[in-house]
Amino acid sequence: MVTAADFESKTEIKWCPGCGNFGILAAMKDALAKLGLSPEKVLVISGIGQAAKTPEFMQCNMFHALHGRALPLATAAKIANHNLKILVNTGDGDCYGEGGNHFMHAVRRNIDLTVLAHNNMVYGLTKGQASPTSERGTITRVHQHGVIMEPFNPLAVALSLKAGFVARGFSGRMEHLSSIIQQALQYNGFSLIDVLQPCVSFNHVNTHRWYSERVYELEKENYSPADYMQAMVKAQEWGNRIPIGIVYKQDKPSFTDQVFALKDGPLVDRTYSPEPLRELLKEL
Ligand SMILES: Cc1ncc(C[n+]2csc(CCOP(=O)(O)OP(=O)(O)O)c2C)c(N)n1
Ligand code: SF4
Repeated sequence: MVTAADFESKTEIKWCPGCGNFGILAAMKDALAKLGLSPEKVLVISGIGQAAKTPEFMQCNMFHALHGRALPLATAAKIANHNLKILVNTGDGDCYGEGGNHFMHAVRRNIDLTVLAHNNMVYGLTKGQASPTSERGTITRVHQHGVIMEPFNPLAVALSLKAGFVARGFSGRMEHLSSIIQQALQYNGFSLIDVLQPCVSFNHVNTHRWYSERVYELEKENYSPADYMQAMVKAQEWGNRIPIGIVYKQDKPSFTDQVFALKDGPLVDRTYSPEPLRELLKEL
């Protein structure tokens, strides 16, 4: 039987005490264990940042990529071995800022992987600058008069690109988040989970208490994640009430389901035969 302890790494965790990343890490391990996925069947990929340290704190296949570049790596890994369960751990800056272009096209490709975007609304690793999800007016050491741009809305952007699984979790509700992760891993296609994550060192507005007073679980309301227009409305809801749960879900073929060359199974299982390529190169 697989347990969360099977994913325990010996690496010392270097997040601030109270950081929301701990809840996300615990939820991820819990979800993998509940699905009976053993560490060798799982690949965790990240970019750069506090969130992106997550794979270092897990015992399974892992790759720590460059800033914003987790998704191209994850895409390549999925194409090479589409039997792997791939989880991308990324920050709001890493995923929606530096990696924004990759995010957009991974959604469009419908690559079968799960993105856990640890959304603390700041750049944590580099000491609290504004990120794409920082609200207008947010004061930082750089933005001393407040951020003057509109925030990036990950759920609405993913929906507008026709993502088939769009969800939001909260690091302070571990069991609820684990349940979303389990459903995302079982979904065949691109799944986004934007996770509200307090940064105790650099975000003193959107704190654990602030979220706890506002979040509500969609599953407990009469809400259907099958309704696209309703999902768009939910994606805009922010302020006194913040929805968490699966905002939208629709089944459709994933990228690797549709690529003809992958119909005979994963590339990693093929015999390496460079001869046809050599012949082709001779003709050029
Ligand atoms: C190309 C490049 N640009 C900038 C940086 C510096 N940098 C490292 S992490 C980071 C932001 C991380 O913020 P976020 O993705 O929100 O993650 P967090 O640390 O908050 O978890 C930046 C700007 C870098 N390493 N590489
Ligand atoms: S700086 Fe923020 S995001 Fe980074 S470990 Fe500390 S609390 Fe977490």
